Formats: sequence, structure tokens, C-alpha cells
Amino acid sequence: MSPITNLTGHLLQAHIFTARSLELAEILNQIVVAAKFVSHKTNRAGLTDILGDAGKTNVQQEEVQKLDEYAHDVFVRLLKQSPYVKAVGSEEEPEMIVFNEVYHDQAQYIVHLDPLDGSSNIDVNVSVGTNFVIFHKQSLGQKLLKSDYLQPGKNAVCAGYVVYGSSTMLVYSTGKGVHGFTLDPNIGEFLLSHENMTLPEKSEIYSLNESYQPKWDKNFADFVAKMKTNQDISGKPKTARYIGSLVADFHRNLLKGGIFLYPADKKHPNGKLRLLYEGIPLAFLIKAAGGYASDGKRDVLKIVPADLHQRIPFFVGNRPDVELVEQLLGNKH
Ligand code: AHM
Ligand code: MG
Repeated sequence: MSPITNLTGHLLQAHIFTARSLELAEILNQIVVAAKFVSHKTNRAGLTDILGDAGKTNVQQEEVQKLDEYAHDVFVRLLKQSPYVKAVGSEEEPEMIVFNEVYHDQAQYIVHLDPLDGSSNIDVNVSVGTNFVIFHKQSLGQKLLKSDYLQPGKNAVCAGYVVYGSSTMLVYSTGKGVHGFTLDPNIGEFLLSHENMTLPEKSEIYSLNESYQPKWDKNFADFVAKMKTNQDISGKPKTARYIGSLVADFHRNLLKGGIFLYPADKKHPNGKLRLLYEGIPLAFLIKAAGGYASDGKRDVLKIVPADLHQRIPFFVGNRPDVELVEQLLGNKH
């Protein structure tokens, strides 16, 4: 019989029971439980619609919440149970959520997350996801400082995502490899299914919203045109794939090789995607898988966030493709 590995077991084996790995395993376990709740709920999204929309009550007289609000609630409530988590930053909340219960006095970790990314896809039964990144507190003492929760991605101790698709998968890294676990719905556990995921060398996919072309600058439009031919880009012309859920687009490109692009344009002068809970988790993972993420000028992991909800232009995937974008946007390699 082949070994059965769940996420906690995998993390503890990889880090051989250091104190930090036990703390991290406990935090990840809370994320795993929250992900199971959200997975269950997303699978029933159509049924929930039949029973009532957000803001209404269903036939059992229960409040029906929007799924992204539900996901936020579940993740925050479960992370609050952990004595190791000091604060959570969420796309759904303007400020940091700081835990001040006595049992959080020694808490040393900060979690940033997008509880339900790509939420416009829920109504049409298309994959959505959760992104997360975990930092260790820099300052001593119980107070949470700005410099604790606005850390560059290179300081992260763990990052990952959950994709709620045809199956539910959780992918994580502590910097040592990228590992994927698939939720077995019969036993309700995430089991190791993709160990040491690495980005294929061939990069045959490009993913971006091409309807924004009239708003792009000329260099960027030229680059996209070139991806469709064989000029200046190594390998075959690329094919387009775009879901509109960042996690799902990233997951496919991680398995198949490719580049995801969300540039700045006239509609989104700073880009659309958020640095802390969209850019950084995926930049951390792609680095561990052998790829690269940039805002067009520099490594996303080197950016010191100025704001909790800061947006960035975001390019992620095979390194040669991303470096070419940097060159075209004026940052020479
Ligand atoms: P959201 O956080 O409001 O869901 O927006 C983020 C999503 C990403 O999942 C996706 O990559 C992007 O927005 C798609 O944007 P667009 O519709 O402009 O192509
Ligand atoms: Mg999002």
C-alpha cells in the first residue's frame, strides 16, 4: 500500500519537528479546516441560490450570506482559535483584524488572505480560490506594528492557495518545494497528490484579459502580439487561456507552464491585483517552483508594502517570459 500523507504530517516531516514547524502546522491546520467549510459551501452554491440570495432568509429562516463574506468569516473565526496567530489581513476588511484575547499574548504570526478570490465566477460554476501568506512578527512584545504586517514577501514563512474546482486542492510551500494536496470528499481530508511541483520549462500559455488592449501602452501591446507568433520569444507561439479567477489561472499555468499577466492600464493605473494577499502568495510559490513574479520593474517578493490593500501590476510564470516583460516595460536585465 502506498503511504497516505496529509498536510500536517507532510509539513512536520519536512521540517523535522522544529518549534516553528509545530506552530506553523497548527496554523495550517486551521486553514485546512476553513478550506473544507468553504469547499463544502461552494459545492452547494447553486442550491443556496435556490434557497435564497444574500440579504434574505432561506426556508429554514437562516440568513443567507454571500459566499465571499462567508469565506472571510470562516477563515477569521478559525484563525482566531489559534494561539499562534496575532492578526489577520483580509481582502474583505479595510483594517487588520488583531486578536487581543489572553491566549494570543504570545502569538507571533500574521496571516494575510483573500478568502474567496474570483468571486464573480461563483454564480457561473467556475473555479474560485483562497490565497494566503504567513509572516512571523518582527517586533518584540505583544503590540502589532505596521512593520509587522507590511513585510516584503521575501520574509514570508509559508504561502499557499486553495482552488475550489472540479476537485478541491490545497497547494503550499514553506520555501522548500511546492506541494499539492487533494481533498478526498469521502474521508474529508487533504491528501498529498502532487509532491514537489515544478514549473515545466516549456511555457506555452499566456493568460490575460485581452479586452483591455485599447488601454495598454504600446510596448505591452507589442509584447502580447509577439506571444502569438514565434518572434523574440523562445519556443512555440503561445495559446491563450484565461479563467478570470487568479488562483485557477495560476494553478493551471503552474502545472502546464506559462505566464499570467495583469498589467497597469488606463483603467487600472496601479494594476488590479493586491500585493499582500494575491501577489505575494503566488510570487512565493512560483519562486519555490522555479519561476518568477514581477510588477514589471522588480521582483514582487522585494516590494515593501506601503498599504494593506496596495495594488500592483502582476506578471507571474516562467522566468524568461516575465523577464522579457520587465525589459519591454523599461527595466533591463
Ligand atoms: P476579486 O478579488 O474582486 O475577485 O478580483 C480579483 C480577480 C482575480 O481573481 C482575477 O485574476 C482578476 O480579478 C480578473 O480581473 P478582470 O475581470 O479585470 O480580468
Ligand atoms: Mg481577489
